[in-house]
Amino acid sequence: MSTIAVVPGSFDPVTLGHLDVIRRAASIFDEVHVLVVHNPDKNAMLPISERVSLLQRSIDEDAQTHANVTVASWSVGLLVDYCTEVGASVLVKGIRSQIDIAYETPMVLMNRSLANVETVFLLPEPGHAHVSSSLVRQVAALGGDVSDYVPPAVARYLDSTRPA
Ligand code: COD
Repeated sequence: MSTIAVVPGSFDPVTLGHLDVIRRAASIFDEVHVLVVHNPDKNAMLPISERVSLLQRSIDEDAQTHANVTVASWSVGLLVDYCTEVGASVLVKGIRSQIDIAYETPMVLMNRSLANVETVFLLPEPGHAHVSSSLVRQVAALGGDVSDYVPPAVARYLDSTRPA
């Protein structure tokens, strides 16, 4: 039986850290759904449709990402409801530090208890461990170069939206 994994996130915007985790998930699981989810604890920069579009373009342009990756969004109900709808049994979360583990652990236990969905933690290349969407947003807003931290499609998009 094939295993479907979901890689959820705000992806506001997708970074090279996210892409690293997506590639690793795609090399382990039969099918990977990258899912853009609204996080009510964060003030979003980009609408969900733009985040989906940037993710799709970044994955399409990435030679190392496998063909078993699809991009979707979910804005109603629990994350595990999406898993049930598509038959996914695994969530994949990227871990940068102990802080991420502490943040994710209660959700791991809740998602297992709600729907018997397990969570796998994957670590990115150490060079990507300091990258976060919020820092990328901050650097871009202050006029800095973010091209070392985001896929080319995101760098182009942020350049095109920079005030002249
Ligand atoms: N390297 C590796 N991993 C990274 C990096 C990096 N540089 N940057 C981010 N990540 C990981 C994060 O740790 C996270 O696992 C994932 O990538 C997504 O990160 P973000 O910042 O895009 O998204 P978040 O942290 O806002 O997560 C949003 C979720 C929707 C995943 C989260 O809020 C969630 O799981 N919500 C569950 C909603 C729900 O159903 N709740 C009830 C039961 S728990």
